[in-house]
Formats: sequence, C-alpha cells, structure tokens
Amino acid sequence: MFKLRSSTTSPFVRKVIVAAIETGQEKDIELIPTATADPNSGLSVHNPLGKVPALVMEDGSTLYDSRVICEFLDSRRQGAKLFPAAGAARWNALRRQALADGMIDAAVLRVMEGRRSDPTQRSPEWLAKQKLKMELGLDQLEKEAGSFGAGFDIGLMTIAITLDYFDFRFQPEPWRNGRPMLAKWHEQVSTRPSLKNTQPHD
Ligand SMILES: N[C@@H](CCC(=O)N[C@@H](CS)C(=O)NCC(=O)O)C(=O)O
Repeated sequence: MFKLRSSTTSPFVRKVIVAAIETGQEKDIELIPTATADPNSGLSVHNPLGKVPALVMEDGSTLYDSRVICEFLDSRRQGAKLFPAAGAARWNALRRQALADGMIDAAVLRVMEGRRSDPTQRSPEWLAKQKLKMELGLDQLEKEAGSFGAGFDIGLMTIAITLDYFDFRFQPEPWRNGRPMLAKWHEQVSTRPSLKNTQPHD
C-alpha cells in the first residue's frame, strides 16, 4: 500500500489521483490529508520542498513530484499508456504536461499572493504577470484543441485538470470566451469518470 500526502484542492495531487484511477491503482493508495502550511505536518520528511503530492512507498522511501509519481504509476501497468513510449506522441504529451503544469503554477502563485494577510504586500504587477501566463497558455491550448481528439494521455489529463482548477479558483474569469474549441473539448473530456469523480473542493 502506498501513502499519498494529499490535499483536496491541489491540482498536482489530483493529477496523481486521476492517474491512479486511469491505471486501476486507486485501491493501492491511501490518502493522507496534509495541510502544507502546517509546520507540524511532517511533510518535509517526505518531500524537502514541503509540497504535495508526495508518495510514500512501502519501504518508507518517497517519490515526488506529480510528474514523477504519475510516470511511476503508469510504468506499473501494461497496455495503453498515459506516457506514450516514444516519438512525437511522447514529446507532445510531455510538452503539454509542462505547459499545463506551468499554468497551474501561475494560478497557484496568484491564489497565494491574494492570501497575504497584509494587502499592501500584494504586488499588482506580480499578479498581472501570473495572469498573463494563464491567458497565453489558454490561447495556445485553443490553437491546439482541434487536434486533441478523443484520446487521453498525461498532457491532455493535465490540461483538463488545469481548466477545472481555473473554474474552481477563478470562477468569475470566463476562460471559455473566445476559446470555443477548448471549451468544447473540456466539456467532452469532463464526462470521463476519473475526472468527474475527483473535482477539487475546499
Ligand atoms: N511541481 C510540483 C508542484 C507541487 C505544488 O506546487 N504543490 C502545492 C500545492 S498545489 C504545494 O504543496 N504548495 C505548498 C508550498 O509550496 O509550500 C508537482 O508537480 O507536484
């Protein structure tokens, strides 16, 4: 049995949970809810970076981050792969994962900046810079959405999770406006049980 240092709001944790469901391993993973802001959480023992997700193996060793854990889970099963083995399909999936991970990073930084207890410490320039990364990423995804097809790999999985996170944390920002292809793909991919049953919540 693996233990996953987790949180119900983290899109990076959700990547691991969706990958576990897609690869039929969710019963092998016990979730350990972890508040990353709690200095007594013991998280740094499992990940010196103090971030979730971290996967604790049966021998006590750990794996992080979401990219490594997802590929580890994928490597444990035969058949259709979340991580294509080689060639253009692999590089495209990894690039899309990198793009979507970066969009989540920008979104999380915005959320954290907005939570500063002293509002005068918030930087409007920093917030605008992170928002621009999210928007340019969305524009790039709109250009590509016509070629996403009906498949599902680590890149498309991370994109779906990113869009759900934007809806979760930035509901008033209408990312669908002017991005019809991406909106249509998101609606279709969201019927997938692994996504439908793992929506983020506080
Ligand atoms: N690149 C990492 C990012 C993980 C990450 O940023 N996790 C956030 C939660 S969404 C976190 O634990 N933040 C706490 C902190 O940075 O102290 C991954 O893919 O797992």
